[in-house]
Amino acid sequence: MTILEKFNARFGQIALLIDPEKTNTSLQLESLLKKASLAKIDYIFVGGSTVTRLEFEKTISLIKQFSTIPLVIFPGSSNQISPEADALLFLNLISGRNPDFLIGHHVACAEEVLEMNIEVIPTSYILIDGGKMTSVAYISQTTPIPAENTSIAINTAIAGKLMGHKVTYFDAGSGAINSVPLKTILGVKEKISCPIIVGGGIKTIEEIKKYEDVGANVIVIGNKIENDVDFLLDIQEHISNSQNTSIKNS
Ligand code: 1GP
Repeated sequence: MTILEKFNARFGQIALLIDPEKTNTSLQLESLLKKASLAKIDYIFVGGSTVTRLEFEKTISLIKQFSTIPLVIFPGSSNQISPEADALLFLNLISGRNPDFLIGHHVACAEEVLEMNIEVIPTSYILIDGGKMTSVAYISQTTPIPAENTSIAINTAIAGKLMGHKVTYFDAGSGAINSVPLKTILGVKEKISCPIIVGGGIKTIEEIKKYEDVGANVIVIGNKIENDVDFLLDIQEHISNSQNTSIKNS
């Protein structure tokens, strides 16, 4: 099964986001990935706004050494690519109007990506205001869509789909105060069929359940686990409860 097929397979899948700038030692990664495997996390996403190529490559190799969880690159720039990953989200930052993040980085790494034997997933990347300035908005020099303006977010997602993107990623940015409004996800689901990834500021199992209920395929958690690794135990319990419910219902 490809990663895109796996995204499509069900709602409420969990991705653990690892930022190589913050988590990159063998000791840190080994213990984190052991817990992530026990929790049955669906994906490891790797990327960050200001990661060097060296940090990135070292982190990817260590993750592959310690875990078999599908590894998906969520790149902050053209130097965050690796043939060791299972897939690359080829992000178009379509909430912004900065040509570097619409086509510039893509051209810079195009030939190298083509030569890698890696699944490339064209992705609409849409920033939603999460109540504070985030690194991704600052580094990309783009303005996120105001959270209350659902129709702009929906139209942006539709435009991305029409441009041929296979996935829509709504991000309130790492460490956001407010996560992406549920009505944005609901609104998009009404208009187009496209797997949805959501992230930024998600800190509780209740939020995870709500995103699953409105049809988000993948829910990305970064900061919360960085600050409190035991949150993986809560996720483990949540995943095992969901699995038991689906067995009972089948
Ligand atoms: C940010 O979607 C991710 O790009 C995850 O955000 O670190 O706030 O969980 P958090």
